[in-house]
Amino acid sequence: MKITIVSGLLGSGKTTFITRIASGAIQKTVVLVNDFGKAGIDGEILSGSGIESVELPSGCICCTLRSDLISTIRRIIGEYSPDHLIIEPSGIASPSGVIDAMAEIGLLQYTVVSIVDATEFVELHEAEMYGDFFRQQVALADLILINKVDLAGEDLVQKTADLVALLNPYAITYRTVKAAVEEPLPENTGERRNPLKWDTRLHFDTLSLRLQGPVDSRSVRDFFEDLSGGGYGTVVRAKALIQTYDGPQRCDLSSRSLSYETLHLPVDYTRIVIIGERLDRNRILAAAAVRWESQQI
Ligand SMILES: Nc1nc2c(ncn2[C@@H]2O[C@H](COP(=O)(O)OP(=O)(O)OP(=O)(O)O)[C@@H](O)[C@H]2O)c(=O)[nH]1
Ligand SMILES: [Mg+2]
Repeated sequence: MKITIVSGLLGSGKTTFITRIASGAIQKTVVLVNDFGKAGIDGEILSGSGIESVELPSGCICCTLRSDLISTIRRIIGEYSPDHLIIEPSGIASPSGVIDAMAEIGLLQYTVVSIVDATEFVELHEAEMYGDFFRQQVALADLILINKVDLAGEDLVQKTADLVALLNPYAITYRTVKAAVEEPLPENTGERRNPLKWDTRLHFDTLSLRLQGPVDSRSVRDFFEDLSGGGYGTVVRAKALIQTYDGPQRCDLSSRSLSYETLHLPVDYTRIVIIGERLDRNRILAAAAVRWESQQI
């Protein structure tokens, strides 16, 4: 069984990459996804694209859900016998935690792909945000995608590539838009992986909302614009699957950029996940209450 671990900070493009490599794959592929937050958005995006996925909702697989991670990998192997298992840890999980858990079940051959958001990577590094956690996302990788180059200027992309090369001189790197690599990805058995042991994890607040009925898409955009304005604590990531009067849509806030997309898959119900630091929960709930009938999930 081929195994790919797809790491990267919140919103860097992990699910985008997985959707690309898994949809239409000839090999039997199963994705194990651990979405931080209780609303299971990534699982629905993957299954809507016809990709077999198993969700480990809520929590972070490298720490609290570690034993669940181990039992779920065992279950996937038993039930699906996949040719290719892809694991998307949440953007706050430490890849080394996942690697340790894999070692515990004797899975020692895998490829670690790290997705770097070119619009924010250098800035986060310079601000010393997230310390070792941040470095290990790149240091442990076999393949690194410097993603979102369409949103970053050429200088910033070059600076990002230089920094990535400094943090991990061994990995093969690509510059990508929407995580698209135009050539077959090499596989790796891990000899080049940085042998350092890391024990790092991030802890963020999260809040998930379920909205009643179809909503006006403008109201969700306004809400996301408010979230990105900074008045609700430091929101580092927000995402929503929405039933609007005009059909299903998704809404994403990552590295301060907002995007809205029409979805070509049905949405079970409208939900919004907000992840950040020092979230002002009361203000967020009040801002939701003036717009919609909603409940926390
Ligand atoms: N403009 C642009 N947008 C991108 C690119 N890659 C991904 N995105 C968008 O960025 C947002 C986040 O992408 P995801 O693939 O959901 O990121 P993720 O790392 O899985 O996010 P989490 O699981 O929440 O940590 C989505 O709206 C994507 O469409 C890119 O290269 N350029
Ligand atoms: Mg994702």
